[in-house]
Amino acid sequence: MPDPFDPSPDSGDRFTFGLWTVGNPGADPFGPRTRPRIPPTEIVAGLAKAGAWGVNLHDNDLVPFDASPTERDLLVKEFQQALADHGLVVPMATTNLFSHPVFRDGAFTASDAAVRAFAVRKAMKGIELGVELGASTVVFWGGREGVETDAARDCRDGLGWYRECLDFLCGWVKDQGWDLKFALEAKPNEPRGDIYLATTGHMLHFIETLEHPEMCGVNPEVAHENMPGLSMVHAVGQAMEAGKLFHIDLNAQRIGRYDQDLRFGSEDLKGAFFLVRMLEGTCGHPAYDGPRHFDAHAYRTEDVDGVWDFAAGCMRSYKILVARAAAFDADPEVQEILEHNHADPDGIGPILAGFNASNLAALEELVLDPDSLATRGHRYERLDQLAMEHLMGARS
Ligand code: GLT
Ligand code: MN
Ligand code: MN
Repeated sequence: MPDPFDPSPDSGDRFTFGLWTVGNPGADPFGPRTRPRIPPTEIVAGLAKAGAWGVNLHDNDLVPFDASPTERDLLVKEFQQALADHGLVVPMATTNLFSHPVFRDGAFTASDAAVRAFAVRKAMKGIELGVELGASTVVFWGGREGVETDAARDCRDGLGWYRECLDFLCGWVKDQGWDLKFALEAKPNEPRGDIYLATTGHMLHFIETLEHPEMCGVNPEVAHENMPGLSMVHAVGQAMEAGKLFHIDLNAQRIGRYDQDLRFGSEDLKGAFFLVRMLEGTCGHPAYDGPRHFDAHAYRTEDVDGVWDFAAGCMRSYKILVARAAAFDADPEVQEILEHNHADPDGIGPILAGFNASNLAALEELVLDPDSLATRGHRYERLDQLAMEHLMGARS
């Protein structure tokens, strides 16, 4: 009997990993790598074997920063062959605008205009690579877009340059006739002291100030929202409500720590449960229809086998949570509590759904007794316990 929680693209699973995730060799700021680098073609083979659907990449995960055009073309050809051999797709591509020392003061927000120009040109090459590999989404994570000291520049200048660079790139993509979407990824800090546009909410507003807002959405990451103690579920919910969830970075994180990028579901299981419930739409709202991408890496203690245990764990936990979320939403007791709480026997809700003279009159006529309203229980303790019991496998 196949294990129902083992991932399989044939049964519709759309799991993706970055080359940099399973390819992470375990280096940290205090020590060098602890396992060998896995060549991209081997990562493709490993991911296919593990049941993933696709692989994402930065330009420099595949093509070294200083590769010649001939070397580049050869690497791309080998990679394409591996994708074809193993039936994997590349839905998303991104550009490394953070590793090279040229980006030490930012890429699109660097004080030096020549650096900003270099960053835009590198992003164009990264996008070209993505298009060549079939990507439809381009992620921008502005890890270096920030400061250690606000003496460096007024953040309004930084934001203005950020906007100019993204507008330039959107214009160029349109000019090329490519149907691409940009997904902007927020993070509050690390590697910069403060990174501009610290949360998905900041990003959502910034997008509306761009020249082509329809091309741009967000790529929220669990770790980046949880580092400062914010709710990933609310970040994703706001993005979905705005039609802006263009991509997602799934992982796990403990509040207040450095960016841990842990195996999905391995911390804050309850947060992961409500996130999966939202993404899958088991609660009734439309589901997210993009790839379920993991931006995480194995513990530094792991050898290469441990890396594949890590990858399987991300996907299995996601699938297990889908089943738990579906069971929670199908539970008659859960439905009964939610229906009771959301019932509107006096038809009050519609009065608030638009200002006009008749709604205003209806609002003024309502007899509303705050003391009696304040005595109604909501049964959230029971509801949450039901969620926990489904999560812990005590109800099905
Ligand atoms: C880097 C970062 C991630 C981003 C990647 C995309 S690069 O690994 O920590 O959060 O999503 O640029
Ligand atoms: Mn990320
Ligand atoms: Mn991260």
